[in-house]
Formats: sequence, structure tokens, C-alpha cells
Amino acid sequence: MSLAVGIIGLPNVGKSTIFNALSNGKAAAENYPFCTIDPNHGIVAVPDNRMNRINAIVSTRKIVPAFMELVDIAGLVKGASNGDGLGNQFLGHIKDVNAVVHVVRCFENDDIVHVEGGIDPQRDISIIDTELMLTDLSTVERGLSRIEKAAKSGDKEAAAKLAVFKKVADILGQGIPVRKAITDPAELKLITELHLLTSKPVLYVANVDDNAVLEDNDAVKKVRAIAASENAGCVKLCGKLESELADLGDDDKAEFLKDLGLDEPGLAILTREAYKLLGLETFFTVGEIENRAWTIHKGFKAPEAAGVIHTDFEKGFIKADVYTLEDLETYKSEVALRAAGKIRSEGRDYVVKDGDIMFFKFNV
Ligand SMILES: Nc1nc2c(ncn2[C@@H]2O[C@H](COP(=O)(O)OP(=O)(O)O)[C@@H](O)[C@H]2O)c(=O)[nH]1
Ligand SMILES: [Mg+2]
Repeated sequence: MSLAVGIIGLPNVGKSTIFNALSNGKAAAENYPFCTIDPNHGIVAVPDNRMNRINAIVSTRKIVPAFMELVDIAGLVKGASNGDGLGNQFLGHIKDVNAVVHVVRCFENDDIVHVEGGIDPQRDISIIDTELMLTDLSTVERGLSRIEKAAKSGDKEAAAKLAVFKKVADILGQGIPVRKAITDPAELKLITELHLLTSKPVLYVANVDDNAVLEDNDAVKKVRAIAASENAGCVKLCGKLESELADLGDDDKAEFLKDLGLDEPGLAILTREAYKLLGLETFFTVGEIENRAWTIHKGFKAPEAAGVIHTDFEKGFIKADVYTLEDLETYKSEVALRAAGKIRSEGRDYVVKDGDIMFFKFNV
């Protein structure tokens, strides 16, 4: 499933620190052979406690988590949409991702230049949003001039598109990102071809200093309020601490986290939230050879899920044996689950549920 999340924000807010900590993290490096595709693309393992619960019951030779692709997009500056600071190129990279993580600087440090002078989440977020909106505006204007003629000559689809494109141009003209105003699936479908930057789902990251890891500072409160106002998620973390944590082995990590008063690294939360933002879910396969998490789109039916493992599984799909983690924890083995009638047999129309444990039967 090649779905990617892009990390965006102003320069010097901690994007690369977070990216490096995520893509160089020990878990990812051990389990994925191509951890870094190129310097700005990384693959990260998605931490999932359900996998630990499965591994505690079913001993296996190999454990494979779910993965997600991450892109470190260079910092955007005011004027990027006019090409300032290689702006057009960086904005182009955002076109290629499916969701964005917007990092906002919430830490003071006189040694690290803040391009706009000082900490101000509201201003920083609106600078980025403005550049994205200006880019979208020129995209939609080009789209309008492309289809106007066809719409006038009676092409129904072009006419429908024209109406939505005009609406989008109007919304952007008012300074509103598309994600806040266009939510109707039919309308969204008509604008897919434009790959609008402000139509992508956003998750905010408030990057703080180690002194604000437990208690929110004023800047974090502002980011949270902005996120809440647009129904977006917000994760607070300290990039610097996270990169130190990522370099530690499991035992040291647990101790460090305890000292900090945290249950888990902020990056673990960030990765899980980003995975959800992409509309991704997980099913598991378990056995002696490997316990593995597989990534599907929310709403996948059983044969599509089988196809994630192998196209032959999808083509020759017969049925899926499915059980839940809770039942596995109760009955401890597949034999016991079967004896208790806890393994369901599901057909082609079964919609896979997040967390299902599955075994596929197929014809070759
Ligand atoms: N104090 C503090 N410094 C940080 C934090 N995250 C990143 N930095 C520092 O800020 C500087 C810029 O970080 P970088 O990740 O390169 O920013 P980018 O331009 O957004 O990619 C580096 O010197 C980092 O060490 C943080 O959480 N706290
Ligand atoms: Mg950077």
C-alpha cells in the first residue's frame, strides 16, 4: 500500500529531527530492509500494542509490524507559492503525499533561528496555509480555464466540475483551506484530479522543549485550539528527546520514558495517528513462521485484504477464517478457538475489521 505522509512546516521547526528519529528508529531498521528509500523518504514501523499481545500468546520465528511511508518536505517560507526558497519544488512534493503532518514550533531557543522572529503558532500555521491556498488557487484557476469550453458546449461532467471548481476558487479566495469547506464525497471526487494541497487531511505536531513535555505551554494550547477548530488531531512531542529515545534499546527506553513520566514515545502516538489519518487499518496473520500486521484501507472486503498478502490469494479467494484478539487471549490456541466455535468463516462480502486475525483459503 503506497500511501505517504508528508511532514511540512516552516524552516527550523524540527521536521527533519522528527523525520530522522522516526525513520532511523531501531524498530524500523530491524524489520524493514529498505529503511530509507532516499534521504527524504523513510519507512516507519507502526507501533501496535495488539501485536505485542499476539506475540505473548503465539510464539513465532518472525515478527513483522505494519509500515508507513514518510516524506520530509523541506521548509516552506512566505512567498513559496511565488517560487521563493525553491517553493514551487517543495510545494510539488506535497502534491505527492496523501496526508500531511504539520509541525509547529513551540520551543524557544535563541540559537536556532525562527524565520519569523519568535514563537507564534497562529501566525506560523497561517503562513503555511496561505502558501498552500495560493498554490491551490492557481491550480484551480488553470483547471477552470481548461474545462470552461467543454462545459459551455454541453459536456455534463465538465459542467458539474465547473460548478465545484468555482466553489473551490471562491472558498480559497476567502482564505479558507479546502479541507474545511468541501466535505461532500461527490464534490471531492470531482476535484480529485486537481490534487489540491489544502484538501489533504492534516495532523498538527506541537514541537516543544523538554520542559513542556508533561504540561502544555501557551504555544501548545494555541496549536491544540487551532487543531480542534478544524477537527484535526494534535500530537505534542519534544523532537530532541524523541531522537535520543529512538537511539536506545528497549530496556533503556523504558527507563528513560519512566523518568520523563511518559507511557510511550510521542513518535509512537504520532505514527499511529498518521496511519489513521491515511484511512489505514490493520489485520493480522499469526503462526509458527511469522506473526504479521498487514495494512488495508478502511472498508476493504476479505478478498481485497487477501490481495495485500498476494494477488493469488485474491484471485483464488474461497473464504477467510477470522477470529478476534480478545478470543485468542481467552482460548490461547487455534485448536481451542475452533473447539469453542470462535473461528468464523467469512465470504467475499465480509468487510474486514481493524484488528481481525485472519487465515485465507484460496484456489491456486
Ligand atoms: N530545543 C529543541 N530543539 C529542537 C527540537 N526539535 C528540533 N530542535 C532543533 O531545532 C533545529 C532545527 O531542527 P530541524 O529538525 O533541522 O528543523 P527543520 O528545518 O524543520 O527540518 C535543530 O538544531 C534541532 O536540533 C525540540 O523539540 N527542542
Ligand atoms: Mg529539515
